[in-house]
Amino acid sequence: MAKQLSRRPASAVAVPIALTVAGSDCSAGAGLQADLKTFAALGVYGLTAVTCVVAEVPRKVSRIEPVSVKMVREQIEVLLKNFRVSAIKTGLLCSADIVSVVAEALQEMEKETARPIPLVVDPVMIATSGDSLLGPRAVESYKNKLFPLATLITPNLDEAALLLGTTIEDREQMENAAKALATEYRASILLKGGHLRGDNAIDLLFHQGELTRFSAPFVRGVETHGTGCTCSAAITAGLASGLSLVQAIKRAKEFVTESIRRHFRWTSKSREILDALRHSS
Ligand code: PXL
Repeated sequence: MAKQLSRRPASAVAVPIALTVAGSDCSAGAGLQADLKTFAALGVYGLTAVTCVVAEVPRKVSRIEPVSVKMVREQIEVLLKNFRVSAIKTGLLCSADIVSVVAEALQEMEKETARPIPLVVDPVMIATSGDSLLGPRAVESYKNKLFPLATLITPNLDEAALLLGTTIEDREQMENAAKALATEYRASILLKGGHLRGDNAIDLLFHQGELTRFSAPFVRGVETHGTGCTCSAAITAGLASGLSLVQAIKRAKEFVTESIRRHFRWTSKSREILDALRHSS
């Protein structure tokens, strides 16, 4: 594959372009930093529309500040007018107003460019640390404005439970939840079951009336941060590259498992910083 590519003149290789509409995680394990690294690793050129800035380290969110809604809209508009974007993902959108403006801007740009672009919505609500990342009215904006535009929605178990007002504790409840969300929002649903913690991390896709299970060995003893962002970014990269939804998810699962195996190690120095932060808040 690499040999074939190197024989072609550089100008003949069209690099797919993907856009992430997401927050900045200064510790770079999640958010748009994770998205950009994932896009690059999967051969996709990444664009970013920043929605908010999060001061955090793994396990502790310190402060979140939203970007103005005008600025969020402007970034999306200039990017979609000037780049041939092949897939879009949303990550942390921070507030109800930002969720609404993202939905409006995407809808308007689709009309203007007359080009439907696959949209992956990662409904980021709670950080792995348990800190809330989303304003209280924002869930309603997701339900009413953004989900109806989505090609794929990728909730984890907590997010799906919150959206449905229920609890999800076993495989059967997972299947029912994926179907219920798909029916309600007329989108494909990838329900990420990593939090059920068996020997395998099982995700369930409900797509075009069919359930598909994706299984990967659960990597034990690793505290993760940003796996959800990495997973939805990898799926978006796959769609931008022309993979089918099922192929894109399969490859994304492998990519996330491999990323967790080769994870960046959180050092004792980092723990000291964390303790200091805890005591100061
Ligand atoms: O992992 C969720 C997430 C997404 N986006 C941003 C974040 C976080 C978690 O902290 O900071 C910007």
